Amino acid sequence: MSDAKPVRFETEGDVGVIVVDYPPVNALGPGVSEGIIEGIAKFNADPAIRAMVLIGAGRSFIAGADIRGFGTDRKRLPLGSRTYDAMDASAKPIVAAIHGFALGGGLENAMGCHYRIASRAAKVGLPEVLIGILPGGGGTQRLPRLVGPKVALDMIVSGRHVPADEAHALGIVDELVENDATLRAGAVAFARRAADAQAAGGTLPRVRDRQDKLREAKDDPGMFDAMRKSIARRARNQKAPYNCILAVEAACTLTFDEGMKREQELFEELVNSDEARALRYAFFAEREVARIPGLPKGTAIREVKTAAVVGAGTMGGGIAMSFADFGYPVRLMDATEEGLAKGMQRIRANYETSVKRGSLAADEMERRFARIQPAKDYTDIADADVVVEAVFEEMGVKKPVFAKLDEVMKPGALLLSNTSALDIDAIAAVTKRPQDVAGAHFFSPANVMKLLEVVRGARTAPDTLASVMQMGKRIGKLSVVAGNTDGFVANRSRAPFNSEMVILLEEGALPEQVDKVMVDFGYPMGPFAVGDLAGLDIGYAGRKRRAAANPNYRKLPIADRLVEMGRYGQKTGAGWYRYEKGDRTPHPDPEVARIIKEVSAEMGVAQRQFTDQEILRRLLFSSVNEACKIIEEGFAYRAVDVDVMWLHGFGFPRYRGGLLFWADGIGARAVYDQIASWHQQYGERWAPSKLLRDIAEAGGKLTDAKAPA
Ligand code: T1G
Repeated sequence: MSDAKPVRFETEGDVGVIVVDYPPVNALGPGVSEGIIEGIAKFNADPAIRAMVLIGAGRSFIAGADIRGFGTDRKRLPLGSRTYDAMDASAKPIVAAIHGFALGGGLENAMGCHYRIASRAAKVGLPEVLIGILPGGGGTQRLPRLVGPKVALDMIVSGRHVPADEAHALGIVDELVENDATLRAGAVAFARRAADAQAAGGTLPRVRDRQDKLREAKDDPGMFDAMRKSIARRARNQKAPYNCILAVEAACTLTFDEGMKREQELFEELVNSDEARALRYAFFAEREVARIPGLPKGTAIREVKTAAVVGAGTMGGGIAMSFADFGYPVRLMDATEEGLAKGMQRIRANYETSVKRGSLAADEMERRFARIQPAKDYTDIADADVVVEAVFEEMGVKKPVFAKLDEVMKPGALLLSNTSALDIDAIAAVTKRPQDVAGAHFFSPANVMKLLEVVRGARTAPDTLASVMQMGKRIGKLSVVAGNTDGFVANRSRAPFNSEMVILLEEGALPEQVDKVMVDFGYPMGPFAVGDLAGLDIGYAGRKRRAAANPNYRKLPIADRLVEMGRYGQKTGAGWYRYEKGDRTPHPDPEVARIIKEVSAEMGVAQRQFTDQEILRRLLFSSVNEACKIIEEGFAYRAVDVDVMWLHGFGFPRYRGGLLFWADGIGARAVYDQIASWHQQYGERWAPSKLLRDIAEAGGKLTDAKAPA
């Protein structure tokens, strides 16, 4: 931050303006709250001033407390001497003028003001629960007084951002102005009217004095238990959502000041919890991955305004939707007219499902669908700024496509492949412009999953890489760079997990036991149930290909046996589990237990019992080890790149931070010792990563792991 003061004071006639100017998002960093308090005192003491406006400079109002300050020894202002206490004590009206975001402590400051006005594009919210804490600046006490406890519970427990028009309808915002440009003038005029009303005998409307909306809790005292019940599954193993409910409950049962004290107690219980530290780590990790180490300063980004997708299958259609959903015109092409027609129908059906579910308005669906134009042949896509190839996962199919793209696409177009594992350098080699070629590995369903693995080929130019990263962000993805190794970073780090889970069965575990361990850990679904959903035949083909290429490949006979028996999973009514017709619920299948015993006996593997901890660590440590190998080989820049991929590619529970963050909670030494012991017991597949050993011996942290310079 520059050494300029983060808060400045201006006047517009008889209205004082307190401007928070602490880039990039006006977080409540050092000196910001103190500056606001100073401004309120200054303008209250100034007889020429009748009212005040609190406004943010730059792109936003106040985005909340400075999250970087949590977990450090930075002291917070004591209760009773905070900004909203100064606002409550102000003799003159204060109007919050909101543009961009008013989040967390930002909205809490706005609710400390007597009035709030916002520009239509603004969003407000109390997202603290998303970083494992709760609104600790009076938000749990003031919001229920503005909107009632029921809506307050929804906003605080979900952490969602509320658009300005909804905030206005709810009563959070008193007035809307058309756009940011008119916000300040509108706020000054509003402040004058407030001063006039006060001069005419009106009282200043302090949010803390409002009681009427709290009566809702008397009419529906069960709302708190109902909320606890409704979040039980997604909030399991977490404390913050439950403390949020308790704090709102306190607003309805205690006086305002007692409620504020209760809020502080509940906040202090959370702020240094494992859950909060993990969620803060995830928040910053998702921003760190955007930084490409060694990217030359001032690398020009190639703007993407139009897109094209080759291959109208499930992935291609989802990728086309990803562009259309964010306003980009996209041409969709396929090898056959029938394939193209089918692809367009599938896209239409996907959109209609979202409309039926209520997650997409019908008119918005039409706008998005209209952005996807079928392309008859390559000439129809030649002038696109980016083309994503999403044809069959075989080199023999991809190479001719890239040779053709090289021929027709305009100079400077980004030539991307959605391949999930094939060699990007081999694909680039069929073009005369390998510098423009990279991988853009979308995760299925492509229009839903946020992770975009951007694969850097040996000859991918820095500006190509940076442009693809930016393109990903612009279509709502979390772009993370991966090196060109077999399986890139996400799937390669996940591969040992996929083997280890089946090897555990050889030794006596059952699918339902393994799945329960992983669901209790926090995954939405167990890995065997996920396999049945995706289709066991897909993994089978990959294993056959790898076994053919590598005689030492560790085969998985139990998994192969199921597929050879036609048990592909949900699509065949049976896989690791059996399924009743029309029902996706996985049921443990004695037939599978029999097959496991049979194959294990054929393999001569002794059966034994497993603790939950051993199951969990056999799966996750195998991937921790592989992740360290990927980093030490230079195929991932840092630990955060792996952790973000695990959060957004594999559903790793966010409140545990990420795969390597979680392992640090156990300690690199303990992880290494366990892996070294399994190496003795099981052989080469558990050979420890050198980087892991070095970190363990140095007493370091896995989350500090970095690729060699
Ligand atoms: N503290 C510190 N840094 C922050 C920050 C924050 N609250 N919010 C954003 N940044 C940094 C971010 O790391 C990035 O840094 C840059 O700003 C741009 O962010 C007392 C206790 C506001 C919607 O949870 O949701 O208030 O990478 O890339 O996509 O009750 O940032 O450039 O170095 O995300 O336009 C509650 C968190 C805090 C809001 C903007 N507030 N921030 O999104 O930009 S707790 C939040 C966001 C609290 C009180 C409690 C988003 C955004 P760098 P960005 P964006």
